[in-house]
Amino acid sequence: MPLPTREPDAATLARVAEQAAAELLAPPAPARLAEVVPAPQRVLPDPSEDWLLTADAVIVATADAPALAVAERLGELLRPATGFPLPVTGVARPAASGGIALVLTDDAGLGTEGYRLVVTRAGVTITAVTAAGLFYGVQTLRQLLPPAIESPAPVGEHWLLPGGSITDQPRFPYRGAMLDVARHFFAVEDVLRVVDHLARYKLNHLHLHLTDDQGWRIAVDSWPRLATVGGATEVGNGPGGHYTKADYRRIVSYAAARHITVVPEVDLPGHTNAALVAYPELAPDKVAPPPYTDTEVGFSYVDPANERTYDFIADVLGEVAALTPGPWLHIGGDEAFKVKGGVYTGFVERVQRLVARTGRTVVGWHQLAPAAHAEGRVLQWWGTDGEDPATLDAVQRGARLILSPGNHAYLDMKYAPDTPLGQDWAGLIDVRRAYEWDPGAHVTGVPEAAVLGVEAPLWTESITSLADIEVMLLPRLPAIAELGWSPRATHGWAGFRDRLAGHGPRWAAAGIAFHPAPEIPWPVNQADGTRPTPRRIPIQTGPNRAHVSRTDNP
Ligand code: TNX
Repeated sequence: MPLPTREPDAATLARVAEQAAAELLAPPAPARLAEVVPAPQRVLPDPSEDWLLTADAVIVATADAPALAVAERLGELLRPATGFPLPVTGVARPAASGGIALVLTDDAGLGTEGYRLVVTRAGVTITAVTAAGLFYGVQTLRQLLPPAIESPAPVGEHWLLPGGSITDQPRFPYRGAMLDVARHFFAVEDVLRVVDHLARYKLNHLHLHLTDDQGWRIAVDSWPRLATVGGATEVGNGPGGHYTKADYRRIVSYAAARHITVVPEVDLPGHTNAALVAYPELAPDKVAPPPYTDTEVGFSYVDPANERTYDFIADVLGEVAALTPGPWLHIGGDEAFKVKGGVYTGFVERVQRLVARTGRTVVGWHQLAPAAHAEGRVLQWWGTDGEDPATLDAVQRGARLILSPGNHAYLDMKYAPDTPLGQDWAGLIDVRRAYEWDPGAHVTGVPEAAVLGVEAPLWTESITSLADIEVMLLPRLPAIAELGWSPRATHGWAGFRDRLAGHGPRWAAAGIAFHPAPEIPWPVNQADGTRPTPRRIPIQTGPNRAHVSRTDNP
């Protein structure tokens, strides 16, 4: 409906807004038990037990702080769209009489991250051994409600939940995504929003690529110029930026409240131009290089022959570890083309010992493979060819793998030749390509038992705004999430494609940008027979964002 030329009155504005919202939300896809992404382990529908969430519903949880925190989160998720009060109370024996019960149990069969969700005419019960399990049950519950549940404002909807039960637990313990905040800096608020996207799909790790040639993004008190000087640049000559320790703690605690562990990466010995600009004493020739804001790789390195380099690394890792409640420190190690052979492996072995001294476990890109094994060591494999004898050898010496195959899981690759953002060195990755591989059998000779899990990296050479991030993540992130969570027996493109289609209206309702991938049968708009065109919703990025958002996006 066109806006009248006169100043519109309040009633007209309200009507226009209502119509726009209805378009965004159309059509009300039937939310069914079997439409959950990632696919649950076991689903038993029982249509005779549908339950209607109404204004008088309550949330009860086991009187235990972490369980109550999940209950509060559930309330926060459901209140905006329903407008219901949904009070939360802790009780000794929660039961679903007229509401939603979150119950901690010691039923070990559910596993540390598993849950059981039961919908009956009396209400919903989610049972788990840990608060993490309850949290994943809550994410499933959210998807059982109509898409309008994602609306930030009250919607008049029939909040019907399908009767039946789901029993679920993940295939792999490590399910992650990476955001490169070095090539382009992203404000804390943007990162928190990415955390929300991970949480929806039951991912439990956020890897932050904090340092690279184009910028150093984390404050280090003992080497302050890293952030103040090394952080002041980014690709394309934007203003860059860095996280203060308070900023970083905010990200860590927001993620922890969503059962997501932050994995900080300090990339060494290469990808260090920004550090060398700040501290030329670390450079092989001790001369400050010019700041670098282009996108080549492999030219910079900290001097492996200089003892000061190891003081620097010990200080940085110590301070980053102090900000990190999680077990992992990622030391990069990729594309250090100028540090070769024994010099490279000697450097890596020394840095692995420095990580161990912080009490953390080392993670690094699979280029670390030739170095000696370190207790618990995890390699992040980003190859494009599963024949990789060096990585296999490292696994045989005790390493475990996080799988991020460049030609399936790299979310900075274009979807199609005309995708305006991203790269194509590892090929084009449409949704099907992101989905069609098996993490348990991808690297030749590496058994599933040596696979810790999967991760979808998003490099940001061409990504400059939150909307860009969302368009590259969605709808491929759910594909990687399903590979990490769902039993292999549930794998199937046709089923995944159809389940995923129901998420378009959810993202639209939430104001999340996404790529309208043509291979997904997005629901048809009942009003005019067209598929809803996901629109680019202008999104506020943080206060220190000076970028003009790219205009050539879909
Ligand atoms: C390779 S993957 C890189 C990154 C780039 C990326 C672009 C890896 C460990 N290194 O430095 O950003 O390709 O796709």
